[in-house]
Amino acid sequence: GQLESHLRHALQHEGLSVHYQPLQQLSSGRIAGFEALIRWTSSTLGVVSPASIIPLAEERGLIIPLGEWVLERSLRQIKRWRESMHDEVYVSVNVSALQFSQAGFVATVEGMLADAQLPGSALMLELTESSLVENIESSTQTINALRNLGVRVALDDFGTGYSSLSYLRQLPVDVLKIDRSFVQSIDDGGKAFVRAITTLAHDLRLTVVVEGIEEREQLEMLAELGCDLGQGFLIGRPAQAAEIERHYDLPI
Ligand code: G
Ligand code: G
Ligand code: NA
Ligand code: MN
Repeated sequence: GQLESHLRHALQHEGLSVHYQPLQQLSSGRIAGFEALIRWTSSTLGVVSPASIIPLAEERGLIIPLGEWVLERSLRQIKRWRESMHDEVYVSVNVSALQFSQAGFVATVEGMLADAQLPGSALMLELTESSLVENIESSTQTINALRNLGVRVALDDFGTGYSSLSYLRQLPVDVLKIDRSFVQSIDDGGKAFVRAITTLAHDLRLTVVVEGIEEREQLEMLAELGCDLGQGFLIGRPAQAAEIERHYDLPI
């Protein structure tokens, strides 16, 4: 329909954009990386949220070109920021289940890193549990192949849906992103969960990212609990690259 043809057009004519949200090391305040988040402001439809873009793109066979566009764009951006900000900063890109399970996904990532002249450590990929557990064995192989490139893999929205600790044991991920619902309920039982998940994750040698930090008190409590990285409106809202550059006073 309409929405689909508009999306195709946007994809072909640079009508989409990528916003970046900082991931901050809680112990030092240092910016470790940025999550890339797709944005689309259509001249006819107005702002279309990713929650509609992604399912539509999946349904209409556009998720592969869309996902590749986001990856390419994000890598080009982080290449610049590794020069102007610091040389270990990375970009974290969301990957849909369909994109991840494509044969050739790892080769595509490898090729894009080479084209951008970046090491794998410049990239983190965010996947949800539900997209990985459908076929644990092939997911595990793909994750291992990505990690062999130096690419980090994060389990996004951890603690929502039908998460199971047995999946955590099986999936060789590097990073756990604790869903923002735990922060929102931190004064109301959420703290015990964050503490337990963090202890478990650290025993498994995983890095813990907490999403959805909106208040100073939350940030302090999470730092005390030993969570590694934080993300949320308090630290920084998703913003255009130019805005990030102004905010961190980067040379352009
Ligand atoms: O950007 P927002 O802040 O509204 O994100 C909504 C959802 O869309 C999140 O679950 C996020 O992971 C997802 N999302 C945002 N950008 C991308 C993208 O480039 N690819 C995929 N697959 N999902 C994305
Ligand atoms: O599913 P995923 O974790 O990728 O979703 C990222 C989404 O979370 C984006 O839509 C982003 O705008 C949103 N987000 C980022 N920080 C915060 C925050 O501090 N509070 C809330 N409510 N949403 C946030
Ligand atoms: Na994400
Ligand atoms: Mn998330």
